Amino acid sequence: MTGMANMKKIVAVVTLICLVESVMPVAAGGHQGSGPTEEGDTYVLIVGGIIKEPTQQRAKDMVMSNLRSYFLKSCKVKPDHMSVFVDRSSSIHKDSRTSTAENLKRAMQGLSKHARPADRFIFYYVGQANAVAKKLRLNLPGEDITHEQLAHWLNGISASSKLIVLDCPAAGLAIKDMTGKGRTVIAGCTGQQHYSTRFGEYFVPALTDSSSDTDGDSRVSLLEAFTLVSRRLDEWYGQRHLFRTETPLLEDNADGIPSRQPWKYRQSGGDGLIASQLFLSPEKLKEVADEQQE
Ligand SMILES: [Ca+2]
Ligand SMILES: [Ca+2]
Repeated sequence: MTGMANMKKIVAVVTLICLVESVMPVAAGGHQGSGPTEEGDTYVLIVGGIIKEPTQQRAKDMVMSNLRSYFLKSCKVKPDHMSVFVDRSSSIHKDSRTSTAENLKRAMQGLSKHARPADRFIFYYVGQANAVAKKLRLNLPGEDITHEQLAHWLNGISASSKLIVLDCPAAGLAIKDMTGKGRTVIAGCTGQQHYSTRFGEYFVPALTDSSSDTDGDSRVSLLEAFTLVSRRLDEWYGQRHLFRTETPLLEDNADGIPSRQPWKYRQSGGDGLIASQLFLSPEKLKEVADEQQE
């Protein structure tokens, strides 16, 4: 082989290597990190507990129904990746499954087989709960579950990004056991607050409200939505001169200690950074608003 032929062969091999790397970015490292990737899927579990008071039931049904619509339309969650479990008395029961402990366990065991590290998992509980021996007990039809049982099931799901929202009384009790790397945990109130929470009634609208977008990037981060909810609750209690019975908490830095004001994360060095980078919808606010009206 001549020197020129050798040179041509080397150029051809180098060109081929470059081509392979440029068309195979995933194989070249896209899945090597621990976080979710563009290729990852989002799985959603929305759970409604027992709610005895009819006005509250209607409000919570609205929260779950709006959440479902937001995830399907604006977040492009695949319908078979989302499950809604509610009590039989809920108005959305006909489109859902019953929120028994057994059904939830089965759903989460199923997810532990399907979800991969590249995926995101979102769990939202809305309903009643009570504190028993410093454990949070979610009031489900049939047998209740403790937050420890729930944490155990959630630990089996290998999605590297998890958002857990507990929109119920005494929710703060669960934070320490729910926390972990790649997890954002939101509690509708502290462990000492035992009244029904309104978090979801403000959270779902905040996800599509331009007032949330304080940094002006036309998207609503989880932190921005949380911040607007806190502000709206301040207004609600302030206008009525009522003693405030719910203080939402957010935990995202895996130390198990939540923050009441995560929007101050730059000054405090505490929770808020991960939530500021977490977007549930890939779309700009205007597109989201248009879809919600359809
Ligand atoms: Ca924004
Ligand atoms: Ca923390």
